[in-house]
Amino acid sequence: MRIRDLLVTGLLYLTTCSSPGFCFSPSPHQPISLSPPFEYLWYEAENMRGISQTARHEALLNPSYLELPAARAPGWGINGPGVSAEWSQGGESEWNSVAASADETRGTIWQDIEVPRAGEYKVWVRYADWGNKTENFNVRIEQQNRQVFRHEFGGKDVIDPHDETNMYWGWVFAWDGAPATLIKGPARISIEIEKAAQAVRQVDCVLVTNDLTYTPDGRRKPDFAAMRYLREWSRARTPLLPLIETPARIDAPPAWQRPKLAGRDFLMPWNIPKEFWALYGKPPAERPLYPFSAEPMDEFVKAYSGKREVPIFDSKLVVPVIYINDLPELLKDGSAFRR
Ligand SMILES: [Ca+2]
Ligand SMILES: [Ca+2]
Repeated sequence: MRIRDLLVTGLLYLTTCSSPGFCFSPSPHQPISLSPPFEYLWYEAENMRGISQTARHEALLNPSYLELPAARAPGWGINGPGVSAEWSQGGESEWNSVAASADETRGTIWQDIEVPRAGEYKVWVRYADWGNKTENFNVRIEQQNRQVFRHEFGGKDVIDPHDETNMYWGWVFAWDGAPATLIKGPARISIEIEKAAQAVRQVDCVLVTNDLTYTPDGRRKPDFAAMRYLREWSRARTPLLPLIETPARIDAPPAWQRPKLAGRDFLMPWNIPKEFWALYGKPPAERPLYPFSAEPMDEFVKAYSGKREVPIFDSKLVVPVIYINDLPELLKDGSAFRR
């Protein structure tokens, strides 16, 4: 039997009746083909932790075409977005990558992940391979405080030295990979610099997959589960039932209703300036009837004096809050607030 024939026909017609008059039926689920046993864990290097920061805690920029020394751009910085060289190769995955200067000797960025199932994996990295130059960096994976994978990338060229893009720009985005045996559970992927190299280290993204026959190509993404599901549906076009009943019911069962506080619905505390209480001495037609906070205040008073319909402030859910520093004035004998 082919995997596609194994359909999870999860038609779910559970009916929940928590009390008479509150019965509802969850929407029936559409058939979904079982996932192949492949995982594609794709991470962007530029989203990892540990990227150098400026004094304002912004990520430090280290565009590779500027060839900055490590003294000016220490550790791992943000490369981009890359310009002509990157764009003429289809661009960086998710618009950016990281870079560490050629003379940098220290730097670590990392990503904490969850390995969904144990087994044999391949760890792929997309990075700038400079022709006839080294761009050494290490990728390490730790699980349960133990190193389970370590591989040096960039020690030798992956690309053909006669690659046209390499001959034009001096480098090409390349994928290189190494096998890893991982256990199910948390893991930390680190990309590390341990020594200087002949060229800038520019890393775009990392792919950890147990699909050992898969070879990444450019920044094209593998068959992520969500995209696979949408693609299958776009072919089958199985009619979907709406997720809500038509016409929609607005009576929620008791379990879905907000718990009451002291027998009342929620309230919206609203800071009310003391000027509102000062207006209490005037006849109702000449002052706003509800506590309010609005600027400019005199325009609000002009527009809403004596009015019963007032935006926001005629709501029974709005409760006035007063500024504690105003209390001595508000609580004075004979004050409008105390009337
Ligand atoms: Ca190289
Ligand atoms: Ca990227």
